[in-house]
Amino acid sequence: MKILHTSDWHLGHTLYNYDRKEEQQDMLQQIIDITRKEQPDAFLLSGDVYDIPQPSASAQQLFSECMAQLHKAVPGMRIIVTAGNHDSGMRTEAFQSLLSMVDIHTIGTLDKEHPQNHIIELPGKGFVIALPYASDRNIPEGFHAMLGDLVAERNTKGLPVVMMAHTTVRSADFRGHDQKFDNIIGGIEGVDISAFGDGYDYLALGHIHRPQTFTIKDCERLARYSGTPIATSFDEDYREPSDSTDSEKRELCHSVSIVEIGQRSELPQVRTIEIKNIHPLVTLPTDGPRPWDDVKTRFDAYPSNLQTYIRLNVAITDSLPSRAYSEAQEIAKAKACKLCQINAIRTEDAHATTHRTMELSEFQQMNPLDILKQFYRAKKGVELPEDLEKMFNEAVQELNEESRES
Ligand SMILES: [Mn+2]
Repeated sequence: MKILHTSDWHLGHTLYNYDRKEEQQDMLQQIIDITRKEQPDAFLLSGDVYDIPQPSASAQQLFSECMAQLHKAVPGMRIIVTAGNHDSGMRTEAFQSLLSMVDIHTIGTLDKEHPQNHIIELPGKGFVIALPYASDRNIPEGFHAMLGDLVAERNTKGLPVVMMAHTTVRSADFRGHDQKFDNIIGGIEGVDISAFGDGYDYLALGHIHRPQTFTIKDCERLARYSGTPIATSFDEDYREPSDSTDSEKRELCHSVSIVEIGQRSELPQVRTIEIKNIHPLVTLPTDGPRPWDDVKTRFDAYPSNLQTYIRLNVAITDSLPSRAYSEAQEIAKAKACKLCQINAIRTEDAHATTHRTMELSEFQQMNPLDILKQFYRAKKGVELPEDLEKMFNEAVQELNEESRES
């Protein structure tokens, strides 16, 4: 069975209030072209179709136009779309009866009463167990394993089984995400990979935007996050300058995954196909934060014809010069790029942080751990010990859980 695995399209996403429709349209066209060329048996979109639960008409139009084009490109292909934590489960299913006429399945909510509704059979090819995002509390214990068993009963020929899920896997590499607490990403607490049972050959994950594969010990199964086809934030630039080989770079590019699953005794084969963003997200200077005057010179020298989004990383010891915003905007005026953010990054200077007064807005943006770290550094003159940091994180996590429950 050959599948195309993608997730986290975030249609309708705006970046610092800039509309991204043109880029998203181009991204979808690339995905349609890849699908036409690859002719997969199934097209799997593992959640976060849209950026918000009530997407705009124009975002919904992008989606429906794309679905129609995909169906035309490969008429016999199953298209399976699950809801992510950014989607409304009910809205995801709103047009199900109509879409099923063209082999498109939309699964938005967990059906505990009829678990077999999550099983989609591709006759003669295999099975897909499609699960939308659901909070841990709503998933009965052993639900995934039970679905695996249900498929096993029907799967007398030992055909490939794919499971789709949208959640945080505890051992994942979260770089690029804004992580406030251990193992909680986008409000979803990490689960162990074993929670999905062992009834699948390939687990098609969504939620974490960094592409990555998990090999599961002692068996021929894979779990994978396909990652976002185009970045939704400046931190989603995963290629480090130190990545030496081309294959490492290819592994971390924004892409879709083509997965071929053969006999149950063979490891599924994954290929990634890069998706190019026509308006890339660029952080300047490329070699790390610099003082404002330096950044200003570099930004001034940036090519004026490039249609990119720009974040400026400025090194500060005290605070960002107040003229920085107006100067940056003045420079941006003469260029095709869109200025998004000036990111003030404090250089590690204990004395500077001890003796300065913080703006209220700056304080409100800090997370509790950073506040503690600064406080500790100021009082003791050394970094917060690891065991104290761990204890603090546990206390905050407990508080969070309590406030969520009440
Ligand atoms: Mn997402």
